[in-house]
Amino acid sequence: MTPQAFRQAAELLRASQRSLIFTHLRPDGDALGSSFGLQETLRKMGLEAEVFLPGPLPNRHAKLFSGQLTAVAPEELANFNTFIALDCANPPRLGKPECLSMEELRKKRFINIDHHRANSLESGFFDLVSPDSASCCEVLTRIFLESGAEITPRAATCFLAGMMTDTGCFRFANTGGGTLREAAELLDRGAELEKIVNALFFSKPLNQVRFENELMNSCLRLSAGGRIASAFIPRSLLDKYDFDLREDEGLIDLLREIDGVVFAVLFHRGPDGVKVSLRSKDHAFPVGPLARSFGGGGHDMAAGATLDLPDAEAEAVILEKLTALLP
Ligand SMILES: [Mn+2]
Repeated sequence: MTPQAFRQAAELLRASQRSLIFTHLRPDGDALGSSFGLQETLRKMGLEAEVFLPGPLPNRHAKLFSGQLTAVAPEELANFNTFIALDCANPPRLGKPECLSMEELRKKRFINIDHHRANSLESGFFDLVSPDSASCCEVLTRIFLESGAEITPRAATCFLAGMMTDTGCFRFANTGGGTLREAAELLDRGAELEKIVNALFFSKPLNQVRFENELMNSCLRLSAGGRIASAFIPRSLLDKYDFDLREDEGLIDLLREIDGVVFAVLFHRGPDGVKVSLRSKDHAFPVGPLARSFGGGGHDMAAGATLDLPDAEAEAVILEKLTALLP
């Protein structure tokens, strides 16, 4: 990605009079940080910008972000002249208003900004996909730093929250020198680090702590000589602790942090099949290709897919494929 691409993005954003911003379904800290940080920055430029989310904000994010639309009627679409997708890798994952089809969207002034290598939104107007960036918030921060736009303390907090989400508080291997330099710039602009850390990392409801303990005690499975840690999350356990998987981004880290583990895998049954989350701790063994071979997506070290198979079969095939990757 050349500095010019970032400056071009800045120019296009600056020329967006009335933007509707959206992101991927089940939005995480990066998706929300990008959306609300961009909204704030565009508004500071005197432009109109709204964030659309198909549902309410997840609880853990409600303390950091607020103020989105959850419905847009077809006739209201005409109020916007620019549509911006953030942090979303492919059309099925896009949390856009239902009344707006992908075909219609591609006919509009549609800007796609992301950091997923395999981004396939193909806006037809402008795509900025920067796979070297650890988060979409990093891409946006770079855009606004390159172009000298004002980043308010509120926008800085949003962008830093996204960076910290996708780098696991700067612990994951995707943390680059550029990530930390940008984070420093955001802190200098008033980003509230403590607020982010408390909301996203030092904060768990009691039912979640109890759920995680039982999951680790009852469902943890080690295979390939302890190099694969996996767990199939039973519906009954979610019900027992009234735990909503959408509330947790860090669950898989409980498996990843076990000594000797190369692959961490979480399974649970969703509406379309068995959802698989994959993490690798070793760059020699990326999980992105495996996820994509099942129609999923993600990054080298963090990816996911949905398998239309019975529970036990989905678990067996994934564990078998992962085992085959290891020497
Ligand atoms: Mn992201």
